Amino acid sequence: MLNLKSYPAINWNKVNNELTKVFWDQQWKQMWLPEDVAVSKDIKQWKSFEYQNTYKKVFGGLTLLDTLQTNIGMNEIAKFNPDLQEKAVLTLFGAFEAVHAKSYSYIFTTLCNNDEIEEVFDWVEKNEYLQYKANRIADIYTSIKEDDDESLWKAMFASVMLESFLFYSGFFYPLYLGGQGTLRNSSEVISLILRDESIHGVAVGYFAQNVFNKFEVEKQNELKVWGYELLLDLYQNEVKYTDDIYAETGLSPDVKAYVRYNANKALMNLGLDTMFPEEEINPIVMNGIRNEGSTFDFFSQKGSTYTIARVEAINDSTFDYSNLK
Ligand code: MN3
Ligand code: MN3
Repeated sequence: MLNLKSYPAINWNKVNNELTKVFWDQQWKQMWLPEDVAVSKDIKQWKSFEYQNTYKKVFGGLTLLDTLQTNIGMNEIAKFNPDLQEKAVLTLFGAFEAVHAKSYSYIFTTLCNNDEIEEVFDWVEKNEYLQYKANRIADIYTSIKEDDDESLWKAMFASVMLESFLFYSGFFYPLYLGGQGTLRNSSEVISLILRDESIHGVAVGYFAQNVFNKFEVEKQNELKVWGYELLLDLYQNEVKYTDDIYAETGLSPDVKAYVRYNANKALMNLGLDTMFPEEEINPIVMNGIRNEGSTFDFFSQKGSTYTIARVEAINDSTFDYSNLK
């Protein structure tokens, strides 16, 4: 064994943390592919839809964030996380990020022509608010150092900001429309993505908490200040992004309230105190996923376009840590 590094093999017989396996199992149980959703049923409504421009930008922005999360986010965090089982879970999440990123293209292909699609992808590269958030998050992802818990925690924090907070300015619109019976099949794709993001936010937030708990109190306080400052900076940018893309719809105030609500959720995933006061969220958006009799009802296999193996619905008790040690 002279001069050889000793590589350990992953051993799932000795699970370091039961929750890691729960995350793994849950992600596989809710496996899905966008092509199984009949988005073409939206074409008729799309042709006369008033705010196509906003809708296309929303999906363009989401595509960029999921591209980032596939190519940099999950990869980098998996690479530097020393726990082999957590690495496996993060790699699995990364595969689903690639599915998410591809699913928006599937919607574009179904609803738009090539010129329109080109235009959206050009817009993505030029929109300064969108590129600002991509840059802020990617910079943190690419700054992780070997055997360094601080930079690893910061990357996990950034990942939860992206997945539990920044995506929601975009998710709002398809959920809002779908909840009223408009472009319902496209919004069903978003509901499936959202279902994955719920696990990712909770899982990465939990992994982050385990890293955070290893720090001295003084370091914890320093990192908290860093985290809240980052969140505020991202929020201010998100407000401008929201005003920019939702201008023609008049929905900006509702979107911003939903963004603040999800920023609080992101902080809760990380085990930190919430930052924004509680406020009422547009009930159409809040009810979107649970809407009885709509295509959103995957869990009972009643969905009109999509059937998958029975999966337990995610709710507040799904990831109740107190049941597990
Ligand atoms: Mn995703
Ligand atoms: Mn994700």
